[in-house]
Amino acid sequence: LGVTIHLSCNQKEEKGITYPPTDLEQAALIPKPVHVEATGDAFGLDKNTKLFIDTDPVEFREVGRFLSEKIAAVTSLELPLKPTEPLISERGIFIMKSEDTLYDNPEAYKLKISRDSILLEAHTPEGAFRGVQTIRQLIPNFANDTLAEHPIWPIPTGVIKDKPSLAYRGAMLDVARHFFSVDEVKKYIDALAYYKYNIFHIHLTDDQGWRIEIKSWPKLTEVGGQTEVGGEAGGFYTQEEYVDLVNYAAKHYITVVPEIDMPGHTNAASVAYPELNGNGKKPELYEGTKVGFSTWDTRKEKVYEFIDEVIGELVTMTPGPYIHIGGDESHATKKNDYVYFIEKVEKIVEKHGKTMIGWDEIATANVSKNSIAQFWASEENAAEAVKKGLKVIMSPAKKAYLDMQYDPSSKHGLHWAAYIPVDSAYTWSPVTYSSKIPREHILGIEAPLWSETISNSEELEYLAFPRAIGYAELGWTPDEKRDWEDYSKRLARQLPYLQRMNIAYYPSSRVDWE
Ligand code: TNX
Repeated sequence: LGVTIHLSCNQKEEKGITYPPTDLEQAALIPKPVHVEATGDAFGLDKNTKLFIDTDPVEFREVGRFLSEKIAAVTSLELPLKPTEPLISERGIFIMKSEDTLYDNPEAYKLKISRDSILLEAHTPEGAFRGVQTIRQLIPNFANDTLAEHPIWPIPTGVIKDKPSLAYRGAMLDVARHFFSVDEVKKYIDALAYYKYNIFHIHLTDDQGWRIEIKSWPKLTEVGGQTEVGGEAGGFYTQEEYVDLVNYAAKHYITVVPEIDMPGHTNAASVAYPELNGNGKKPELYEGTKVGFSTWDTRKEKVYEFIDEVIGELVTMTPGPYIHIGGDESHATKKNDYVYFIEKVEKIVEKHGKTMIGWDEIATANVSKNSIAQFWASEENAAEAVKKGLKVIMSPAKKAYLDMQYDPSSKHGLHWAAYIPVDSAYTWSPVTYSSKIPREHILGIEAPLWSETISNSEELEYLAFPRAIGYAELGWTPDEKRDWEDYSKRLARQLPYLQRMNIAYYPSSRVDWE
């Protein structure tokens, strides 16, 4: 038995159209929402649907505009944007501010879909934006136009109440080993936003390149940005381009976390300004993929003046609360010098009003509990971070590294930590991964994509997709609601989206792509 849906254009006529049954509980939503209740009917999205948006706060309107642009891209429907008052009784899609704080979670939203309306409620624009992604995922890829005089996109009815289980859900891109253009980064951000990521960590500097313009130290990019792994021309972002990226991410309610990796991974900067160098060798531009050979001279005051100015400029362009200072694999720095360095740099970051994030090694220093450790390899370091009261971001290389090959035949990637097939990437939990990192200390999950073996969007997408889609669900959906069998079916149904977005995903044979 089908359901009857009424065309929004024909509301005065009693004429209805019969569709196959719809089931909100069977929708291919990723991440899977916390609560879904299906009512077995359909809302007909068509050329007469209007979009009603609360005008206070003003950001709601931008979120509405975003939805209307995305609906136009899929359906060619140009939905007019209207204020909610006083038209509340009309049919259409409504985005409204809820006075209720919805689980006290700024990203929470509620969706009520009936035959006549789609009502999205959120307490914050951020919550509304996450809910908009759910609406986008519910729009079928093709109109059911064999049954009506004009195309209609039937959307299943029911109620969704949703919020993320982890506050920090990030993806990292290494633009230092190989440089990625602003447009390539934006394309990645588009897909991350669709799956409700809220953090984009950009690894801006490393031995092979310095990718962010610093006006008080111009040679960093002029000299340090010239090359990349393999010896191709590198590149860098001007401050204007970086700000453009930050704004683009912000429009998607994604916070940019910039990383200046130090005191190791600093060869490119030391080539530009040899007075920073601490390993006694005359530095030259490096185009290989070794790690752990560079360091700054951590006992030189000049080095901290430099860092203060670099972070000072970065902070003026970075509205988000975090500055990532790297701190990993400083094998050429003596232990005491490393500890001294991290403590000094933490003070500089705090002085600029930001929270410091560093790779798990920073826990070996006497860092403050306000800083954040990113666990990637050493559970011992992570345990030390927990002991010192720090929050931890979960990026275990064996599970969450997007640069690990799927299997030995993978075209790109490394395998020093593991091979990570699509199911293995999904079947773990950031909150129970390590008995040494209790849940209360876990801020979130991040999937780093190191770029030794990739240099363009196509190669990036081969490694990131589909695994990054699974990490989105690991960060959002509570453990007890996750299951590989169920997830892999929803993943297979992402294909039309991936194709439409021209994403060169890896078609793993462990997923039944239909
Ligand atoms: C380890 S992960 C690194 C990176 C490499 C990566 C390659 C981390 C904090 N450091 O410098 O790019 O392995 O997988």
